[in-house]
Amino acid sequence: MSVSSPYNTAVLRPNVYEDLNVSEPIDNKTAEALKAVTAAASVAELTAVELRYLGKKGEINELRRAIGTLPAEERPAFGASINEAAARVTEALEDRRAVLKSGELRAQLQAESVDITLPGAVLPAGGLHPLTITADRIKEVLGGMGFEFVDGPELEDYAYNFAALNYPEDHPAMDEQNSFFVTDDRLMRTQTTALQGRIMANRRPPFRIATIGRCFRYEAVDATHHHTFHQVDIFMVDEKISMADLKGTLGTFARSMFGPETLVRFRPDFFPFVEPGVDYSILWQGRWLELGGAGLIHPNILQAYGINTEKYSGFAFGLGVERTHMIQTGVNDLRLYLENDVRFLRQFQGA
Ligand code: FA5
Repeated sequence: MSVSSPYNTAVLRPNVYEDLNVSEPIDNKTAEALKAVTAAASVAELTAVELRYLGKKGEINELRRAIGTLPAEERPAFGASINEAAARVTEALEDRRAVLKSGELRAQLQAESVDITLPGAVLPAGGLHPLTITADRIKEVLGGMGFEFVDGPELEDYAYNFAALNYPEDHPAMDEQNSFFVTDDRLMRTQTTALQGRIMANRRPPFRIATIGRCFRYEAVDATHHHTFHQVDIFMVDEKISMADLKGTLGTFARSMFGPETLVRFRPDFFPFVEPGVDYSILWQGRWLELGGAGLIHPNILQAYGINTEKYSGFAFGLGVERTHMIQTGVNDLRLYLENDVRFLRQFQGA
C-alpha cells in the first residue's frame, strides 16, 4: 500500500474489503490520482487530471458503482471512503494549482517584462517630396504678400483652360499646349491659369489669388519637359494695377525664393490672356534663366466677366515648380521628380 489514509478500509475492516476486493481499487486510484496531481506541469494539465479522476464520470466516482455489490451495512463506510479519497485528491489539486498558478504568473511577468536598457528600434523617418518643400516655400512667400491660395480642378473645362483665357478658336497658341482631352469639352488642365476664369466668374475685385498644382501636356518627355508637372499661377485685380506692380511683386517673390540680390528681366512674349505679355528670367550664377510668363490681364477677360476695365486692371504671372527647384539646387533632369527614387529624394530632406 503506497498511500496511507485515515480511511484505509483494509486496516479498518480488513476481512470484508479483502474479500470483496474493493479497498484496493480505492487506494490504488487515490495513489494514482495524487501522483498525477504532482506530475501535472501546468494548470491546463492539472485541470485534465481533475476531470479524469473527479469529473462526473471520473475514475474515482466510477468506483462508486461497486457499492451495489456490497452488503447494505457496509455501504455507508465504503461510500465515506470514496468521499474521503475524493477530498484528498481535491485538496492536493488545490495545493498544486496554487503552486502552478504562481509559477505561471511569474513566467508570464518575466516574459512580458520590458528591458528599458535595450536600444530602441529606429524607425525610418519619411520626408517631404522636394516639390512639396518648394511648393510650401512658394505658399509661404506669396501668402506673406497677401495672396490667397485657391485650388482648381485638374480635370478642367475647355472653356476655362482656353476659351475664357482669350484664346481665339483654333489659335496656334493652343498647339503649344498639346492637351489630353477626356471628352470634347473637358481636358486635363494644361496650365493653372485656368483658375482665373473660375475666380472671376464668382468674385468681384479687388482680389489677390494664387494657385499651385499639377498640369498635363501631351509632350515628348525629356530632361526639361514632362507630361505631368507643377505650375504656380498668381494674379491680382485691383484699381490702377500696372506693370510696375507686376515688376515689384515678381521682384519681391524672386528675391524671397532665390536670394536678396536676385535680378529679374522681362522680355516681350505672347500669351493670349495678357497684354502686354512678357517672359521673365532671373540672373542666377551669372546666367539669365527663364522662369515663366507674365503680363497685365487682357481687358477682354475682365470684360467677359463684367469687371469694369475703366476702374480695374490686373497682372498675372506663372512659373514651373520643378523649374524653380532645379534652379535652386542644380538638378538637371526633371524626370527625377516623378520617379520617386528615394536616393534622389533623400538628398533634399531638411532643405
Ligand atoms: C504658361 O503655362 C502660362 N500659363 C504662364 C503664364 C501665366 C503667362 C500668367 C502669363 C501670365 P508656359 O507654357 O511657358 O506658360 O509654362 C510656364 C512654366 O511651366 C514654364 O516656364 C515651365 O517652367 C513650366 N512648364 C511648361 N511646360 C512644362 C513641361 N512640359 N514640363 C515641365 N514644366 C513645364
